[in-house]
Amino acid sequence: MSRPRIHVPDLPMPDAVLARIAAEFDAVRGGPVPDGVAGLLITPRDKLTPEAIAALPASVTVVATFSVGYDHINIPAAKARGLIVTNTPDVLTEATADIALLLILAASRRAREGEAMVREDTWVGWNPMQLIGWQITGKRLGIVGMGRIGQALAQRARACGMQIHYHNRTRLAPAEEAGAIYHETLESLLPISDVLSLHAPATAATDRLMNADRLAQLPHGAILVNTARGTLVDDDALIAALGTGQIAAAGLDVFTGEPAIDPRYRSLPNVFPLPHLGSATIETRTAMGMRALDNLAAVLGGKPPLHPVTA
Ligand code: 8YV
Repeated sequence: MSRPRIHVPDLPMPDAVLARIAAEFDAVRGGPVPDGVAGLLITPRDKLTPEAIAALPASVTVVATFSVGYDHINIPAAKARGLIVTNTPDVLTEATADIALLLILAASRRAREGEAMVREDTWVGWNPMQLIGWQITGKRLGIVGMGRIGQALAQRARACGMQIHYHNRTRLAPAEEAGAIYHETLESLLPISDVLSLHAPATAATDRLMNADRLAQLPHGAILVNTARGTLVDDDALIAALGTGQIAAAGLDVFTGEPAIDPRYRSLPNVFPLPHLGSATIETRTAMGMRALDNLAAVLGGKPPLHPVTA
């Protein structure tokens, strides 16, 4: 039987993923998608706009994104064209929750300024008020979007002695809630969130969700963490709030326009920035690649997709 013809990005990938591509698929790596290709492996770097979808060869029937997020794909245009779209849920939950916790700790304990002090040799000795941060134990963590990643962060934060509050479109079952306190509205969640962590997808409804008005509803000196998508935050508003101390510190793994981020973030001492490392462990990236290939293999083998994007 001939191997399914797919197009894959010309990007480094885990060895096991590359080995499976070579063994099971007839793969075109990088460059334009040639006629005859049936499936695409893409990443969030590939923007599948309606125009890009219209320009695909008619032979393409399935697009598997190497990500859980799919805001880089115009789903209505893909559906109208009859394309099956798949993503990689579940396997990046723990890794992304780890990065959210890392950002909470790094932002609240001023890790960026501390590291700079050591590296730049400006550390002149201990003093009782040097780089004083804020303890997270006993504080209230507000989680916006209590899906898989939000729940995995809640589990970690509980172990750190934080009290968990959340807002979600729907209230979770008691077993999933595990004692977290539900807020029906953001307006109820924000004023009690000493630390706020964003875990909602990028949609029209979440675009600039954290605008000046909502940032002002947080307690003065709150910590903001974003591992979801940069578009959930209004950059001008956040940068202004970081300047006044309304937001004491932010931990950001995602940015609007990344990697071309708002340059003001680079120099703000109270921003701990990371280059979208949420799922960047070898275990997770291997599992994500395998999951994307499982979907391509299923669809191109005449079976239903395992992780279809239905939105
Ligand atoms: C990835 C992510 O690092 O899966 C997602 O939606 O944001 C991250 O896990 C990124 O998308 C690159 O694949």
